[in-house]
Amino acid sequence: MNVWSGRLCPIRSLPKLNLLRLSRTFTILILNCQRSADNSVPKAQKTMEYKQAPIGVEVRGIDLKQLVPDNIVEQIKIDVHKHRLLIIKDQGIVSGDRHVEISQWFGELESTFYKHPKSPHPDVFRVSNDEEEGCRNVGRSGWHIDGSFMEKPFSFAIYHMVSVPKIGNTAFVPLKELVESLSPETRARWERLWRTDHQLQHIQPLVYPHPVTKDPTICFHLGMTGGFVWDYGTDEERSTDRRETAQILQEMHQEITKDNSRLIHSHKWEVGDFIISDNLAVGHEATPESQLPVSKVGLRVLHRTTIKGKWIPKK
Ligand SMILES: O=C(O)CCC(=O)C(=O)O
Ligand SMILES: [Fe+2]
Repeated sequence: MNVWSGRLCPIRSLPKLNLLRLSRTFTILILNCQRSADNSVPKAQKTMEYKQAPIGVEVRGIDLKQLVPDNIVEQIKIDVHKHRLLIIKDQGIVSGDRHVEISQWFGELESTFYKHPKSPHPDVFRVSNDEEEGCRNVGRSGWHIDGSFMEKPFSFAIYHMVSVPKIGNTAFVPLKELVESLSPETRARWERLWRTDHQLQHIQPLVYPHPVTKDPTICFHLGMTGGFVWDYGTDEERSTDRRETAQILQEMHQEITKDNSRLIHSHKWEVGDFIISDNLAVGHEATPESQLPVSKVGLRVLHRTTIKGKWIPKK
């Protein structure tokens, strides 16, 4: 028997309407747990509590520093595709080695970044607001997924904030909801677009089905795009010039932030947060405050790993 069934149910039996209304803001959910046949699993791992945010869920009641049973790892791997962002709370400081071990649940690590001398592990990207401590200005050139410049963009990104400043959020946007929120005309135009990365090495469809969930998603980086091609591979194929490229990138930025950023979850980091993200399903950017000086907001240090992509984006 599974340690827990992974079925989500409301903590309190809220009237249906209430639950629907709350699910846009903060619905509290708890995993329906069952007793394990052997009692070897730490008690804390038998109850994981999920709290619904605009995108993703908060997860409590698991200690990633301890050995996590295989069936829970399997459930986490399912849940990350379902919720896109697992915001695992109260993990204290997870070492670089353990961060890498946890990342390996999701596949092989791929590290394309500058290796800062203070990085706790060669596969952990150390990002900071102080260049003595880590790399500055990461994720500030525009909304993006990680590894959009690769033939197979990274499948997962795994974040852990080891020094939490007073402010310095990371903003996340669910890409299925973004595509589905487009007007029919805009969606039809985006569906005709292909993009090239900044080094002009790959051409990828802008909109394509997520390889696992089949939900619509986009492959993009608003700060690292070479250009776009309309109707790639057809007789109508046409590349955009710099002006049109800039217009499309601006339109994408506006679509992400429209209606007072209603699609966006701006994550205010707390000590011990550990976030597992389905990188192909979630766009993100570091907010401007992430670069405020240590003297104003305190030291910000984010550790991040990325998992080698398995899929070439295709229509
Ligand atoms: O610093 C952040 O909030 C995110 C930076 C980023 O884009 C990344 O680590 O991939
Ligand atoms: Fe990023």
